[in-house]
Amino acid sequence: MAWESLYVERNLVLENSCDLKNASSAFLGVPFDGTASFRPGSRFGPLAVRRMLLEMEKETSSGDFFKAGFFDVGNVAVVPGNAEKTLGFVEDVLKGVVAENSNVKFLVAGGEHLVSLPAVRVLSEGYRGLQVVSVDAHADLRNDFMGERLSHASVMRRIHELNVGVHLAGVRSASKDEAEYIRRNHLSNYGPEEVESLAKKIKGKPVYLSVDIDVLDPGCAPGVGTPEADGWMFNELRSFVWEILSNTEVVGFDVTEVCPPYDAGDATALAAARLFMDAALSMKRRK
Ligand SMILES: [Mn+2]
Repeated sequence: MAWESLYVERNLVLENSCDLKNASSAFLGVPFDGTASFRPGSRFGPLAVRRMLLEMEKETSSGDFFKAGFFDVGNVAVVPGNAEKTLGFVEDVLKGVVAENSNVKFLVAGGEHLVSLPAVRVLSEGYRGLQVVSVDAHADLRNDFMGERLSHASVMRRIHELNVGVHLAGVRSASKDEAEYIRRNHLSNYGPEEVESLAKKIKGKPVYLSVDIDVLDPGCAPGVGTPEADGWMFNELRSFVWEILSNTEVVGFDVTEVCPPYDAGDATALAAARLFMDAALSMKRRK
């Protein structure tokens, strides 16, 4: 099925979107926050990130964003209150995109962290040995949250169940059960200064890099759904992401949990937009 016939809104497509067949990457917004447990509002994340991408200077230290060679798919139309159907739409749209360009890499803007699941599912079918790096203040490894298995607090557990490699970074909050799950499954939690050893470990394998923007300190990124004190600085996150982008085969990248209602000065949306620029340019270069 062609992606256009699926549930996609394309009324705010970025001006430098190229055509899908020639694109290195495809950018998709998923404005869903249906399982938010603390502060809702990340459904407005894709719009905020698009606005920043429109306003920011396109000449950046990592290259000219006008030449990033990405295709803007648009935003998936979500089903309010229904995570399963919404994730199904995301999966269908991404499969439709891959059907037109099998080499295209994914750029996904959340929405809550749960939106990583369908992207990883689609890529794990095409890339054997997929490795998922989750940069997040939280482990997101709960078996369920209040009985819900499809929850932003369970997304890495569902991803780990797909038999892909999971590597955590920046986690500073986990329940007792999550800590036990991490121990039992020998998962690692990397700090910003340990990125080289992580890159070495996953080199040569396809990588999905998922950034929950709440890994940042709430002082520099206040616009998140589930803030945790004592986080990374933006330069630490950007260097970490750039190191993975430059030294491994990143086939999918997302930034989730940007929550504009709490985002003083658009600081968090700006941070996310900068990371998307870096990722799109890196994917173009490594095509
Ligand atoms: Mn988080």
